[in-house]
Amino acid sequence: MQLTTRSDDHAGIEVHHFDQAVATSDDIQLLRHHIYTNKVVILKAQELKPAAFVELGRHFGTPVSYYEPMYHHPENDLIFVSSNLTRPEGQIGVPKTGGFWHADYQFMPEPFAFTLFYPQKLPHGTRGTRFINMATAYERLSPRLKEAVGGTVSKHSARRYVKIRPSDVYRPIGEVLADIERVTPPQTWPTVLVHPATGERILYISEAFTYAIEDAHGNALPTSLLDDLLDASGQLDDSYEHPNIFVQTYEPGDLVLWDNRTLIHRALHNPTNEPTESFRVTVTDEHPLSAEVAA
Ligand code: 7UC
Ligand code: FE
Repeated sequence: MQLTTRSDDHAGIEVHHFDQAVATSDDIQLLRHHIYTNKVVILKAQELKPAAFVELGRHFGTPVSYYEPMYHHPENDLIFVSSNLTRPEGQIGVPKTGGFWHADYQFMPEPFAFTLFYPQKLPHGTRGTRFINMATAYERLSPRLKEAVGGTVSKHSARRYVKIRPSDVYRPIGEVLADIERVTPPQTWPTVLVHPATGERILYISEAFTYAIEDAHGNALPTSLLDDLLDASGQLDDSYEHPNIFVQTYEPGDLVLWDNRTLIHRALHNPTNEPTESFRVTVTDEHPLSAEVAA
């Protein structure tokens, strides 16, 4: 295993010659440390069958099956499939997932610690992931916004981005919406997390899932506060030139792991409908989402 810190403005650590079949627990501990501190770790030249990919996830934490079965890999429900491939046997997974700023499972009772993302088929054009480091975003907030978020909590729901299932066609939309509220009720998290491994303060909001901010007594704060935070962190910038945004593109064999507490992300899909497919395994770790409620 050989680690290189990227020298350009890309975040992250590149890892060559990683072979999970022979990796020691020290290797894994070192990689976990780099995910927590450098946020993105790219394992190069990986050739893993679905079961081995899930095994890799188990080295880093506890893999969690996505709550909605239409995303599952037909051989292994711990793999989430994003795919627009046409197969004789039909669709597997869901096309063009995650094209909006979010953290995986931010709307669930136990958001993931790490996301492992493993493209299987890349288009000729760009396929990548855009990221924002929300610890950096927090640091860069104006004193006014830092003060305004202190002691507040935020509410998160998947409702705006839940995909219509084939089995929901012809169902009344009101019933479908009621199901979403029942299956994925909103979650409340501190607006500023404290990273349990690094102690960093993280602005824990996303354009896709966060819909309200409340003070410590449960009173709603003006929607302009959420808008200002989304704007300041770079999530409303349609040109993607905001200094907080960085992009990770993929080469065949790349397997990327990231810190899903600190980073929000959005898929950069190729605008053409060229065939593209990627697998994802998401894991929890032994820590709570936040070490403490930041004052
Ligand atoms: O279809 C998708 O883009 C999935 C998204 C709503 N959730 C991903 C996650 O893990 O939170
Ligand atoms: Fe995602």
